[in-house]
Amino acid sequence: MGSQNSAAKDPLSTLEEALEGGITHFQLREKGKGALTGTALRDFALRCQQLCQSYSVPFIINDDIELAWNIGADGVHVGQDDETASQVRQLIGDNKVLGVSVHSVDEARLAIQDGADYVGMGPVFGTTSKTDAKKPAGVEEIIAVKREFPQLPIVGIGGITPENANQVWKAGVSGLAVISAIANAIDIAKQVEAFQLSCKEGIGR
Ligand code: TZP
Ligand code: MG
Repeated sequence: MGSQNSAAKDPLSTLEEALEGGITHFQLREKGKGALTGTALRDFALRCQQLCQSYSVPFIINDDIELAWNIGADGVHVGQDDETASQVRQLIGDNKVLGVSVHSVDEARLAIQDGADYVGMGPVFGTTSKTDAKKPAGVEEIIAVKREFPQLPIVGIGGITPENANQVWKAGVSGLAVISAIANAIDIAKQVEAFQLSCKEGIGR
């Protein structure tokens, strides 16, 4: 999430409650209306990074490779319209996490060749958090990518809630990326726990 996704609550409190609930990774995705820029973004990123470090949770930055590099983030995530994954891998070296958004087996193959550690796939369901999101793709492509590349960690994204997460787990994902269902929850830590439970119910771990 980004600061703009936590309208009702201080975004740093939202992050801390999510960490408390047990999120395993955090990706800073500062975009769209009201997004922080410049030093305000850097300061916010540093505070998010500190919080993540205190919970030993990897801190990943979406798109902004320069910011990620400058503050020593644990990794970066890029989409198909950003710098190519191979360029990013060259820039960040082998010791940082590289995530790439893909929508097909071919894009997944290229992401692997380019050095991606994991791929993000979505939107699985309808979402209001991404203004330029493609139409909901369901889980079919996730299943196809998992079949072709069983070792590749896939993260499902887009409109995922504890109620609909089951089918995403069953498609073969290693994780779920969630903005609104967590950031807008009244009890954020409890909502994260509900997602963990969805994994146990979906695939028994
Ligand atoms: N990419 C595909 S959907 C999406 C991104 C970044 C937004 C996910 O947000 P939400 O609120 O969990 O649907
Ligand atoms: Mg991007």
